[in-house]
Amino acid sequence: MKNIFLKIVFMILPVSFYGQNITSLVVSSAGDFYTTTNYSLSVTVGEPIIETYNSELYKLNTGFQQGVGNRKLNLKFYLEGLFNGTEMNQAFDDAGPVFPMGIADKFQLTVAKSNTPYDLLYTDTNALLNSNGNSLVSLPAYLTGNNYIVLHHRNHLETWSSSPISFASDTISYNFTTVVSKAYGDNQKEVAPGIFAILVGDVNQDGVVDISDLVAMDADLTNGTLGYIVYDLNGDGVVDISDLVKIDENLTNGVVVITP
Ligand SMILES: [Ca+2]
Ligand SMILES: [Ca+2]
Repeated sequence: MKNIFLKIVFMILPVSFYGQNITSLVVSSAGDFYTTTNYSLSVTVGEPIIETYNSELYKLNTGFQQGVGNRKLNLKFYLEGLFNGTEMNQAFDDAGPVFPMGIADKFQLTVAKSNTPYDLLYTDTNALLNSNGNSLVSLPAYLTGNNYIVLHHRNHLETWSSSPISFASDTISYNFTTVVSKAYGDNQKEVAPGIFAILVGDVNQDGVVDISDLVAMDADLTNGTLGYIVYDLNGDGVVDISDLVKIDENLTNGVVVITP
């Protein structure tokens, strides 16, 4: 019985283990797929036939599973709320920085098709953004062709790249910060001379910065609530008048998400 168990263990040893959110991989009938908050683990008994099929937008692998990480996106953008004049502050909770040194906050990276209805092809809900605006995101190899990059952050306005960008290379680069028009609809703000950031204040994530965001903030503003919470727009670990200052201009302008 023990030997049979060991054989089964060795049969499922070809595993993949990733530290980021990934989509469900190819899993044979003899395999399985598990997720926790931070990790995904998939196991399978390898299939003997491996083929790769390509179309304009998709790459399909059969046989042995193939995971995220074959392609890298070098991304740069700034969050208006955390921007301090030269770079971004680290987001705090009541005990200090929430993320390791050099990381400002996390965000959601989405890749969307270039044509209507702009289907979402891939999402990483736990991408990390460095204080200097850089982020290196692993992407699956099946993303090919030209696609939009879409940014979501817990208290900023959803922002799209100005146009679809090529995913033909294994290394893809896109920098939102250099020109306002790097965001679709010029939906950014100049936060320092020649430096542009995505817009702060959509705390309820409904695609507009308006009075409802202020209403949502009100109780924590009154209480001066401490913590890593969406109403702390400047990321200093407390909800107070400085966060009102941050939202004020975008509230007045009634900024809204602009998409293709
Ligand atoms: Ca809103
Ligand atoms: Ca604050």
